Amino acid sequence: MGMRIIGHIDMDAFFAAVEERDNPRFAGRPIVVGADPKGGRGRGVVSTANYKAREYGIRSALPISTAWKYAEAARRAGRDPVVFVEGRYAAYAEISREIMAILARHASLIEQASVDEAYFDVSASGSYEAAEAVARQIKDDIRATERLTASVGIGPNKLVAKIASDREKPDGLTVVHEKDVERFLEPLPVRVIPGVGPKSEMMFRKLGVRTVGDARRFSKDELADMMGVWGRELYDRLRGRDDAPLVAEYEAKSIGEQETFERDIADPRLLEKTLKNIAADVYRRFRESGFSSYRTVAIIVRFADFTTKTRSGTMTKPADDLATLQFQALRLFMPFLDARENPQKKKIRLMGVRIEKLY
Ligand code: TTP
Ligand code: MG
Repeated sequence: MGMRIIGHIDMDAFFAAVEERDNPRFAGRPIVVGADPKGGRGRGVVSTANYKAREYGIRSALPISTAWKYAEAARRAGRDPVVFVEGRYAAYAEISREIMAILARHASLIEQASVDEAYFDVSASGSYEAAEAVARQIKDDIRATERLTASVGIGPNKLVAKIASDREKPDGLTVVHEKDVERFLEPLPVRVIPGVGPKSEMMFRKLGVRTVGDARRFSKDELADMMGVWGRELYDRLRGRDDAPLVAEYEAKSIGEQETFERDIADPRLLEKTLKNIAADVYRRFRESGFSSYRTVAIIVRFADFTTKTRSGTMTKPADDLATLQFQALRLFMPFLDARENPQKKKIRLMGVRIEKLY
């Protein structure tokens, strides 16, 4: 196998940057995107804050009422007042799709990891220098097309690329050659390792461990004693080792059929037979679709009084056959034949079957 070179891209203050871009009057101001603060009585949370607002201590997931308090304190201290904006989530999703499309022009394989971040494989570029040039091109394209900045990390695997992309935010580009991985990670707070949360951080602190380098003094067995199987995985991560593959994003698509009956049905045998037939219709379309597996099966049931329920289940392993689809649909439907989901013994007017998580 040749050398792997993996990139990770993460947009800077994503939602807030979009608002700043689309509302020129916000330019240069501290911006908080999230729930309506309602003069300090709002109940939601902050989605994100731009870097100016972060100087006031405002961060993602902070209660919006707390953000309001910080903003008021800043205003009273004569600092720039904060602009609170409610999110335009559909707009961010659309911009996210555009960014992923830009990425797709530069990399053979992409794994979207959240609304504003993705891994991409640039092994084909052949060298870290060439990979860095690709990363610059991606950043330039995003700036030119979207007027937004992104930070990129390049490394030998997803783990290192992700940590690297966070090092020089905003508008950063951090390249970590394979030979430099251990040295790169050594001085960083142990918290940068994905999976090390506040609890592990606290436990480490009690043991005098602050940095990744400090944590390397424990053997694999010692880490396993301290935190179970995860400790063994952590041992490798502390050394920047990771062979997780990129998983190309599946199309968020589904195939479904539903049928409204000529007359409302109560007969369980007839309902089961009908459900199986609908599943068979879905399966026929699945076969024609070019997808090769499904992992989620969902059903919809509408009673004679029009109350409508949906139920779905995701299997641990994908399936590709009709029998599994029919079995899963029936399993979801069974409770509708007795008191669990139909205590009043209502007749059924419509049924549907849908498969999702198609690959
Ligand atoms: P992040 O990439 O975590 O944050 P960010 O892009 O705003 O800032 P950074 O420059 O540090 O990357 O998340 C991306 C978007 O996801 C963010 O703009 C808003 C949304 N988000 C939430 O809605 N709630 C959250 O708790 C977090 C962390 C993010
Ligand atoms: Mg981001």
